[in-house]
Amino acid sequence: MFKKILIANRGEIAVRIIKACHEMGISTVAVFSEADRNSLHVISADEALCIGPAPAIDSYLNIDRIMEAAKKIGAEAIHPGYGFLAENADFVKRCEEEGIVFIGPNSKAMQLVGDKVRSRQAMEKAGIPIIPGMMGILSAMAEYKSEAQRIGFPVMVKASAGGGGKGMRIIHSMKDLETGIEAGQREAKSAFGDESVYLEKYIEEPRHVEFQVLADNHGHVVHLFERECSIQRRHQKIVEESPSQALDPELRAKMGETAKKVIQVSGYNNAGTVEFLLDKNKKFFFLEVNARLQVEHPVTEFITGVDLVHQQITIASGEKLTISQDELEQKGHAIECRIYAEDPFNNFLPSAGKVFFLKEPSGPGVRHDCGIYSGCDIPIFYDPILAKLIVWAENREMSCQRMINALDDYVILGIQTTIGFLKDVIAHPQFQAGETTTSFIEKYFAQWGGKEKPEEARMIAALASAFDSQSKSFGPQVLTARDVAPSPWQTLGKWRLGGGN
Ligand code: MV4
Repeated sequence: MFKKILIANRGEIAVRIIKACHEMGISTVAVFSEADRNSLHVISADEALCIGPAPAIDSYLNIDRIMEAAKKIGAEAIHPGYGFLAENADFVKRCEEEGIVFIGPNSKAMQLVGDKVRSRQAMEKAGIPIIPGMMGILSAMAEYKSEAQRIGFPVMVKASAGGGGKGMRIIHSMKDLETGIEAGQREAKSAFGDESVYLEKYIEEPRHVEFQVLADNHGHVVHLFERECSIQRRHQKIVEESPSQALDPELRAKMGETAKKVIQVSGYNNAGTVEFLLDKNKKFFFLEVNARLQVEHPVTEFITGVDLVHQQITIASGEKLTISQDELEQKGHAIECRIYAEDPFNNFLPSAGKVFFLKEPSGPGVRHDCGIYSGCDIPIFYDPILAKLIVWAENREMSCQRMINALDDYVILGIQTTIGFLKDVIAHPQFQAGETTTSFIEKYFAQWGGKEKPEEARMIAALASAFDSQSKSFGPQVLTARDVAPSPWQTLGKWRLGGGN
């Protein structure tokens, strides 16, 4: 087993990985940018190294600096978390060449699953159901036209190097095809440096169902059931849950076996996620493999009792999987809400600044994976995720109720967050009924305005400025309710924050 692991990430995921390492008796090294000197992940690790200026391109994406840091400090392995370098095959190759273990898949498998067209080809050959569409990249517009004709409108333009929605657009008729393809190519070029796009049949109002998979370096593969991630806003997931309301045991078993086959065909190892689209007739199609530990992995941990980060580290160290498919079970129901530093009253614009006060929700079946503390600064440079709230209960109804109560119990002062918005999403009759498709937010929350009371907002603002005057000194510090007088608990009772109701 490793003695020291470097975590090439920040925020809640770096903190979560550090905790797993410490549970396993492994020493941890955080890396940080100049904007993150006092961030929670830096405080949580055994050692920490600055790897450059605030912009990610100069720090968390700087392969040379990270390799240099790992060598200097004697880390045997690097955990990339999600985002940043997590799915960068060049980085994985660099680790392989320099004898540092990358905690994730091998570079060849990562390259394959990162290329949508190549992986569609591989999956079709293996008999995996894929969305009808093009099997190669074309150059002439005339060829795209005949392919669109063959597939039938509406079609979707997708970037071969893409994933996660970038460069994607729906085209309803031949007259829009040329401009749509050209726009897709431009977007793909600027986002991925590769303008290759292809066409697929557009699946209307699909559900997004993904399967968690673990594969060791000895050919053993298990799946850990599904997560339903249909509740999204502009391709950003907001709520995830397991089990999915759309699957029955038979379909679940079939999709699970298909997910394992996808992993085997790709020569993939370590933790991965196989994404599927499920259409209205419950037909499923392979979409892509996410070659990383995902944001929503705690949902799976709750319902299976398996610690996915422990498993990742164990697999990366070369050990065999000790869990077998037969012993894995889905128990109860888990839901995750992502807490973003965004202003739902202002078109979800990022909301940077100082967190004056944090009260974490807690209680039985409540997990809070958190990257912040009272008094910390939220820089503008990175993904605005602050924390994740995950709950577990025996069934979905109780899980929803537990989530609403936990969101009610959650206080973040000083910046805008999505907490209040999430409460309304979970409480929505359509969500409660399990009717979640990818158009849920568009359909029911396009006009959301919350129910913030001006009077309450004023009190909160006053309290926030009181905290501000207490927290001028730089550096990590914990402010408690006693730091301000009178106590907000005495003054406000069950006060509400984060744009809540
Ligand atoms: C699709 C689709 C409909 N038809 N492909 C969005 C993210 C990317 N991974 C794939 N995505 C989609 N691909 C076809 N042929 C609809 C989506 C889609 C979507 C998928 C999952 C979750 C949310 C979504 C929201 C809009 C569109």
